Amino acid sequence: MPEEALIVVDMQRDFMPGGALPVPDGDKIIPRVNEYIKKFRERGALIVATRDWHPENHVSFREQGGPWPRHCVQNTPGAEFVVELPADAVIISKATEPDKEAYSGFEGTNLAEILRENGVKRVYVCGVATEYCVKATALDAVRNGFETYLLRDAVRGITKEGELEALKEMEKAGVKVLSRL
Ligand code: VGL
Ligand code: ZN
Repeated sequence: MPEEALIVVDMQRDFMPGGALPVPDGDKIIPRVNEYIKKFRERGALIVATRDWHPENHVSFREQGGPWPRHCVQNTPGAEFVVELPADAVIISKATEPDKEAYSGFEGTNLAEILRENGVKRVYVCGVATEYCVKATALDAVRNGFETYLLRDAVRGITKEGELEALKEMEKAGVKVLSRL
């Protein structure tokens, strides 16, 4: 049993510079995330990748009155992963229903069950965006009873202030922020 999991949050084309909803310098963490995937794989961890996987008429899109430009539409290039995932990675698709928003990889998915079934006790979180999906995923990991670590050098926020605020909030909730692993 692996005991630990790496959760790679939303490393998708639309969240990178040039994409529909870019995280500034989001591409700068790609090599880091790839390194962590390799490293965690070598130590026998379960590798999980969440993806934003919206239907065309998703409630979060501006044309539906939501806050975001259209992004990560199912089966489009913008929704593709930009990191190298092993063939046995667990892919978690979220916010897949038209009328439901989900920032957390645990929301409306079976991620918690999958982690438990695999004997996972500790999770390490990286990816984008720090103040949205990364934060929501890390907070839910704590709520679900997992010892939760944030890989500080492998996350990026939409804004600097938003990211710092999110880091504080996560620490307060019991997430252990690691500067480097
Ligand atoms: C995200 C905004 C909208 C994220 C997803 O992955 O952080 N942010 N959808
Ligand atoms: Zn989204």
